[in-house]
Amino acid sequence: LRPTEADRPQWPERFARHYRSLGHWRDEVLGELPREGATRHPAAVALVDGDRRWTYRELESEVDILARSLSRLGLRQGDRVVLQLPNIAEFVLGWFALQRLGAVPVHAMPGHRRHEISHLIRLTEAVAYVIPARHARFDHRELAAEMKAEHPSLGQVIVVGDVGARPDFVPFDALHDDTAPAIAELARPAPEDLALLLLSGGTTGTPKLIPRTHQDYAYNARAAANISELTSDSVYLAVLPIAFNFTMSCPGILGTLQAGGTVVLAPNPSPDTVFTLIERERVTITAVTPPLVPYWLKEYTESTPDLSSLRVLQVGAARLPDDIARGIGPTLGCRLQQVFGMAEGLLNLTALDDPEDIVCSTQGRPISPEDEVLVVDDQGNPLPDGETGELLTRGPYTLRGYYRSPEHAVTHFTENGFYRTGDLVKRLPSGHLTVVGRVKDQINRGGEKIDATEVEECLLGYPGIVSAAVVAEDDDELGERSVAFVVCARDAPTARELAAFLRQHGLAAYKAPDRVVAIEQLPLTPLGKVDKRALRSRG
Ligand code: J2J
Repeated sequence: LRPTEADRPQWPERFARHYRSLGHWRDEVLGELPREGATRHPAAVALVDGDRRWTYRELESEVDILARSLSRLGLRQGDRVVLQLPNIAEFVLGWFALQRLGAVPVHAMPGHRRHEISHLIRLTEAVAYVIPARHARFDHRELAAEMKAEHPSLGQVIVVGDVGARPDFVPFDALHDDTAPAIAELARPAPEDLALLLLSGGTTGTPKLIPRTHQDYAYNARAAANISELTSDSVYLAVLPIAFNFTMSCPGILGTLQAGGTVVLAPNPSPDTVFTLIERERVTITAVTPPLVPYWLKEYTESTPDLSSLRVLQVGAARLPDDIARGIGPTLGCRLQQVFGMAEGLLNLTALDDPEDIVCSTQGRPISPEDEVLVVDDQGNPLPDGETGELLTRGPYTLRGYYRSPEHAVTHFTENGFYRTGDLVKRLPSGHLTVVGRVKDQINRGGEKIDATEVEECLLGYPGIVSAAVVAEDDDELGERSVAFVVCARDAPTARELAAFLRQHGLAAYKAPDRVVAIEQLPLTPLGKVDKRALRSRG
């Protein structure tokens, strides 16, 4: 077996043949995208980060140099590399360089800390960890030092910026070494190989990893780019973290580069930053989560920069309220595109020419004719259109199993290979879906997913907490926020005290409960499980 074959995601052969015969799956690998761009439109601008810009020719040459340097550093095809960078060019350059090598980037979020990163390194046996020196007032080098001491697999830490007191860490800038020898031809990975690992929102205590292949991920981006009508004139502004599947490939960075367009990176989502970039770079499309929408609309007045280039605003990752949806076109003068996606695969988008009412009240429909969708009741029986049930799906870019965790097969997939999304939806005869709730034990905090079990397990480590349940409650700005119901043997902690405790524990800050409620005992269902529905309604 080549190193990548053991971890290769598997679709049944019958499906694989079908997806190939339709031309959805092609003989393509993600690392060759910059080279194709360099051949087709060498002088067009591919990537912009502040004052730095790369044409396709420059992107290709940079990726080639980086890949050779990473190879010289000892990275090999199939190696997993935890990539934790904010929206800077090095994310894109490093990502493509890893792809060129056939190494597998593991998409950590910028806010992840010891708890998450340690789990990712352990599960993937990562050989390298790529970090910024500091970001958002956090010194990533300290965390990396801890990780290196703790995980024997972790050979290299690569730092964008100053390595500080760690001469064993490799500065990203030192990888611009074009004396590194060329990589042998045989290094090209296979289209069906594992290409990247995305993080699942998770509902089982520890973040699960989603294996994506070259051919499925390339198709995912191409199909989305098609519905978003991207062309070589498109300018995509990456506002949400690049590590997020939405930003990466829906159609995001990959879809834009496939189309020969330009990707512009936004260092933060504030209207000031974003509006200035839209005007300066003549941005045509960008993507946000629902909480950002009212914030942008409020800041947008006639006196702010010229946003006339913006054709499409994609909104997704959490439910966009219909009334806010209706305000977007009139205020910003662009088309709204709703996006209901998941790192596991299935993407639903509204089309740019869908009727206004569909665009403002549904979360789109599957982007591939080969996406199979079922809406089922709690016995698993298919429901007619218009009735609410759980969404099940399988298709050419939806996973068939989580990475290295066969134990989740039964709970998250049907016998026929449908992925159970945990989302409650209604379907229109046109195929458009409206998201009405969820059955999974998760909080969707303005698009950021919190696994209730994971937080509950950590809370039990707090002195005096006997039992805990974390549930969602409505929030005007975020849509949902998290509230922890705790049974305590002594005085209950405040939300602030719990946040400090969880931070110390190494949990990402967004997972800390927004509110804490002390309770005598947790309500139970007749089956003896915590009755979260009862907790949610007592708010
Ligand atoms: C309601 N819930 C939504 C929406 C996602 C594009 C866009 C989003 C994601 C993403 C993504 C929703 N309305 N419009 O990967 O490529 C909730 C559902 C879903 C879960 C997936 C992409 N859009 N959701 O959000 O893996 O509950 O992906 O199952 O982070 O977000 O979360 P995630």
